[in-house]
Amino acid sequence: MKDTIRIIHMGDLHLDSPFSSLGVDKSEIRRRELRATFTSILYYIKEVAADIVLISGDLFDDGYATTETVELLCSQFASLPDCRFVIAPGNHDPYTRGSLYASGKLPKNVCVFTSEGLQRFVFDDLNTEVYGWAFCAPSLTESPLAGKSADDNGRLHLVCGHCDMASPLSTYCPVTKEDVVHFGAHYSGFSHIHKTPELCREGDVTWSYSGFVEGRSFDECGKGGIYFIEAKTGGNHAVTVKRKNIARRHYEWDKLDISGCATLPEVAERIDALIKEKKYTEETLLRVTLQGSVAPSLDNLSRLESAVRGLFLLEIDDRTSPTFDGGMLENDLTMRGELYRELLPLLTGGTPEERATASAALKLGLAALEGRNITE
Ligand SMILES: [Mn+2]
Repeated sequence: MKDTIRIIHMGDLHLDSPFSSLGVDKSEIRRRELRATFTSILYYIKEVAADIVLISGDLFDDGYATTETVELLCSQFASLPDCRFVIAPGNHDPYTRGSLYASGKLPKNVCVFTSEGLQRFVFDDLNTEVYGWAFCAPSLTESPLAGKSADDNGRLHLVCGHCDMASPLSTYCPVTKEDVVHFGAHYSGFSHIHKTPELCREGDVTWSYSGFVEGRSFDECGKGGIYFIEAKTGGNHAVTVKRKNIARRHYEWDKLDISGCATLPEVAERIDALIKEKKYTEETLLRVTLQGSVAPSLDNLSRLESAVRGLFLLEIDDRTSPTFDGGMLENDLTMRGELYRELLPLLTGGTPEERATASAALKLGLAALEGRNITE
């Protein structure tokens, strides 16, 4: 029997996500890349000769995966017959009659939890037990770990489940820290909260969320990944955990002060400098929040989204305010001055949202009064 086993923990892949905010071409690229990332993970599993893979839910974005994805998954799982894949269905891919999990299509080395109550798979040859549960609907209101503890049988104990540790009132399986610690598994692998995870330990109990694998929006910035875990199957059951970044692309969100810029090329230059400084590449989807005071004529900054090169995607979040000669506008007797005086209380004394709206209104208004096209 092996003294140490190797475990991969991952989840929240959300295969077949629509990526609808990216438009038709890029969203199709991202769906393909997401499947390719899954394949890369399988290569990695083979390379490190993992014994067990914990997939803690939301493997699919939706209960009905595409044929292409199902075929890929089945062939990839079957290509590693010595590895046990343990799947805990999540709120996006619950165990239901129509789901892939209940279809009988998955190869024999894939073990899927099928109940909202606690279940376990026992791997005698690895002296290891994996506890877990399934979402059987899009919500689950009871913690399957509440009041329970792992059997005191000397084996290595793992947990694999989809849950929300952020609130005891959550309808996405409200597991508490106390539940996890009291249950006492040597490693508990969870999913559902997507942000870059933090490894938690208390005594010889270790747990973590998997985090996202490929970011799918600006809510998921940074490089996604999986965990590689080594655990002793006898004696002290020591667990070591390492993060492995595996994402093809990554979302980033930066702020840039472009005060003083008078033309689009000048702003483009500042964005280029940011891209160089942060070493962003074609792998980056960048949202840049532009701030500062700029010439009122710069009311078309979103044009830079298609002009700047070197990124997979650039999104401009324009929060600039127009520079204006306040004294001059204030005394301007034309509509320009009227507009300025009307907006002044909000420009100077409103809430941040009101100031931003008033700035945008002033920019658009001044542009319209100059006879420029503001419908874009
Ligand atoms: Mn989820």
